[in-house]
Amino acid sequence: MSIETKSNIDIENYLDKQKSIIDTNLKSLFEKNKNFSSPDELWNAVKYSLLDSGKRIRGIFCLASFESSTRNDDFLEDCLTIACSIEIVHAMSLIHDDLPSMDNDDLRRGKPSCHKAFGEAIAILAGDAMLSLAFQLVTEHTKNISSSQKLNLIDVLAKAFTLGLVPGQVLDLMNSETGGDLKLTEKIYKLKTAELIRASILCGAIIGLDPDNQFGNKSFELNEKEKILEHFSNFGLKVGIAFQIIDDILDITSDTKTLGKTSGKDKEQKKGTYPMIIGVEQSKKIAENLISEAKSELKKIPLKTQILSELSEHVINRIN
Ligand code: GRG
Repeated sequence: MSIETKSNIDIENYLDKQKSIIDTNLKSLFEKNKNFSSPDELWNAVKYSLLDSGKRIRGIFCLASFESSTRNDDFLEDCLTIACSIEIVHAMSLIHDDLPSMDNDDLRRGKPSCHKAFGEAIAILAGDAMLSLAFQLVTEHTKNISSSQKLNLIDVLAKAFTLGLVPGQVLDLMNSETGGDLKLTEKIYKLKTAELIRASILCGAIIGLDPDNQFGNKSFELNEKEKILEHFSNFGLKVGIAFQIIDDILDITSDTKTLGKTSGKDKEQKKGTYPMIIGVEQSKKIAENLISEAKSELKKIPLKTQILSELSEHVINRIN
């Protein structure tokens, strides 16, 4: 297995290939782990929400930052497992986000949301199982990375939730009906969306660089690696905020079929999103500026980061 490395690649083709690699690995990890638990209803709900759908952009970012960070293919398989863990926690967050007590959405990834198909209790429990499974994969299904790297990855992923998605979701719920504060909205974008995208990029770099200097890229001293990780982190945060701005623009400008989820929900829920507060055009400009700032962070990294740059462009040009 190898990951495409050349620059000026056809981004759509690259995305398709990486998505298909992640999908295949998710299926295989799912098959290996489904026997750990019964009854079938639980695993059918996990399978329904996890496999065969989703753009896999977080997993793709993780693989891309790994690809930028090392030429050592010994860790590629482990990185793929981590990319799958990231897609599993992301998919569980979508299940919980759709619940009646949260965003109350009937449609996700072009089909009825998990609680519509399996009932609320099973949807909550499927999410719980997925969150645990994601961390189990880090401890049990990685082969070559060191224990300290595993701890590092678990730390980054756990904090994306405790310091990111969960408080972000709480603020997001409070922001319905009262929306209008741009500063608060930016904070929500950072927490509920950007922290996981940042974590995805950091995980790939942690595996590739190995900040403990044991196995990964040996070209840099520890303090240099820490600086590189900081630039990856800043890049991820800016890309993540831009991703959510575009998501909210698409909620207004696109349709349910293209998005695979109900369009126009933010207006219905009177949510304070960027385009609702300052309009689509100005929001697009802010997203473009964020991507250009993100690319400046990449320029400070002494590695081949072309693919990350192209992926960040894709974030603002995407249609779903
Ligand atoms: C229960 C631990 C725990 C956490 C859940 C519900 C929640 C806390 C957080 C919600 C986070 C959330 C769903 C943010 C929205 C992020 C976003 C833009 C999702 C859409 O991502 P895409 O477009 O979706 O990448 P696909 O379907 O392509 O994967």
